[in-house]
Amino acid sequence: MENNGITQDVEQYGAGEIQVLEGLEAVRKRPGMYIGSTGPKGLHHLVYEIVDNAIDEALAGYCDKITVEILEGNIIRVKDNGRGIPVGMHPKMKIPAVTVVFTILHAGGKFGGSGYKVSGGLHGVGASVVNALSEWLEVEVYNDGKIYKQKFERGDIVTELEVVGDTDEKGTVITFKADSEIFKETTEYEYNVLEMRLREQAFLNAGIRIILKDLRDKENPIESDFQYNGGVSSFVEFIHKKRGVELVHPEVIDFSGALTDGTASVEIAMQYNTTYNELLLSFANNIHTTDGGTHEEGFKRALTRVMNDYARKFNILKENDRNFSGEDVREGLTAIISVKLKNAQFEGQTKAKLGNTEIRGLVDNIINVKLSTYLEENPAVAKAIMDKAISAYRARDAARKARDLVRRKSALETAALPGKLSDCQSKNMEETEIYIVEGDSAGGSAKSGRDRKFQAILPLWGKMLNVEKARLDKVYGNDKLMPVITALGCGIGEEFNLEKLRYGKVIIMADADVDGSHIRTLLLTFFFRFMKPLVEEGHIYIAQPPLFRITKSKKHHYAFSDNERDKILSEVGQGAEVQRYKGLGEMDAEQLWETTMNPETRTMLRVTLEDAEAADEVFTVLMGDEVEPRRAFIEKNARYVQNLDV
Ligand code: TSJ
Repeated sequence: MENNGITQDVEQYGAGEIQVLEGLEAVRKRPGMYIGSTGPKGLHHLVYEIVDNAIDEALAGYCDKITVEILEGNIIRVKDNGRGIPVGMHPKMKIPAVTVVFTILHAGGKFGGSGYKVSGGLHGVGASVVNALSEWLEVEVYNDGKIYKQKFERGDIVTELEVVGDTDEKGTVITFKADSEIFKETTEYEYNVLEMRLREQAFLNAGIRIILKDLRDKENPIESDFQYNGGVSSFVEFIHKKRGVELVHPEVIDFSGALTDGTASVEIAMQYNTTYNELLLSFANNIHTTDGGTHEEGFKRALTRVMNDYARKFNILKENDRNFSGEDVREGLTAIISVKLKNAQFEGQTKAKLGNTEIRGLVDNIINVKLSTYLEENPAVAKAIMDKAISAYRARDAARKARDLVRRKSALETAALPGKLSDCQSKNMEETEIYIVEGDSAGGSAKSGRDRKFQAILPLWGKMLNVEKARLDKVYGNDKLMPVITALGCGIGEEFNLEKLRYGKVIIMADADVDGSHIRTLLLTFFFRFMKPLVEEGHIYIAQPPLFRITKSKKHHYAFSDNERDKILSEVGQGAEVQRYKGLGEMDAEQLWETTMNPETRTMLRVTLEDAEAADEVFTVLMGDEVEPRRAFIEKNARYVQNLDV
């Protein structure tokens, strides 16, 4: 048998039976180490680990179709039409190679860096991890005219590999059920989450057909079928279609290249639209590098240089003009950078940043040579892109002027705080809070209900500026956002300074209806785009006003969900009166304080960077319509307020 990429790695671990057991027990002991978390994210990660192996087989050139099925009971089945995991005896271990794959940690070579070509073997681990974290797992291999099968429970072998039938097909089928002892929070898969990831993988691996089926509800099967021969170009096209944006030039521009020694290859696709938003998605070995890295750095550096060189050469920027900034040349740009490389180094806390230094120069070089050629050969496209960059350039100058104007104004007025702000007495960031409240009447209740020692209130009304559709210069002049900016005191954009923040907690308080949700989304997007560190450092919160008041025998109980309401109703017994709060304005000052603002009794959500990102339009495009922040972090204190005497 040919070297199957397994032998080398096994040798590192030795071949003892005891080690095998130790290996998988380690995974069950500290699952987070292997799959990140045991929450929904980790659960979905199981599927990706398995699918990645099938994608590797496709990249190696032996498989062109992968099917993922969610079966009744949240059982996952992944099939491919590849060669089938080798079933031959492993020479040292004296067990079948496929058994090694599922029982030895790291078998497959993610960490061994064994002799894979660039095209294949990018992942090749995780099968044993998934096995260890599954209540049960079955592998079937279709090869040599036979169907081979083996079963495991929580990583332990239940049946030896056996022939269970004949076939003339080839491929691998994995079926598993995630272990609810490990995934305590949930074992339920979200179709949209799997769909987004599989679609992304189909874009990143041109030509592979990936099918997702949800067969949990027999009456309502759902299916997606992805195959993109255009690869990353199709990805850009998809994003633009979905966002419904107007394009600056009709065709997606794409480039590719590779290191001469064959250890790395790059694919890039880019297109400008008429919005002010930049969307740069980068991937290394099909993994989304959310924190960027050398591939993004190379791209940005070269793009800025090529655009400036072109603008100078054709006298679009005159001698005394400043250069385009990076932001100028990326305004309205959607770009995908995908690199595949042999020894990917992932850096940073989340391991989501590519560190390989040779990639910076490679991407830079590709853009430098190929984009300048493209612009020279396509003058109409070049002109459209230059016009866009020039307009961004001018807007940036206008924003500077607007900012200076605001600064000068506030230097003159001593009390530069917004008139609508009811400030608190304390200046101690450790304890101060500002409530940004939607609507006038709610603002009134909040103002009278608050503890003025440490709680400030800033009411907002009317339609807020959608920062997705605005440049920085518009934000500076905006009469809804300026009060927020001046009240917080920490500036925005390049000028942001966390040390000047005037309140430790910034709390968004809006109704639980569509309008409230809209305001929350707009504010979150604003904070995400212009005050990102505020989000990163966990200063942004979302107030959770109750949805119901249940009154029984003159006692009020508050419920924050339908479930809680039902629970309370069953506890207090017959004759209770239920009031549904349609808005914050329906609560009087005292009620608002007790249910929503009193630190002793309230529940708040702390917004994570992920939440804020999820509110961003460009994210929504990829993810679907889930714009409400997840219930990410419930601050300590009461789940719900009860037994408040009237
Ligand atoms: F994750 C997994 F291991 F369970 C898994 C592996 C899951 C799925 C859905 C597919 C696969 C998989 C593995 N599909 N195809 C393969 N191919 C091999 O493992 C293979 C086959 C032949 C040779 C060879 O050198 O002849 C080498 C390899 C790695």
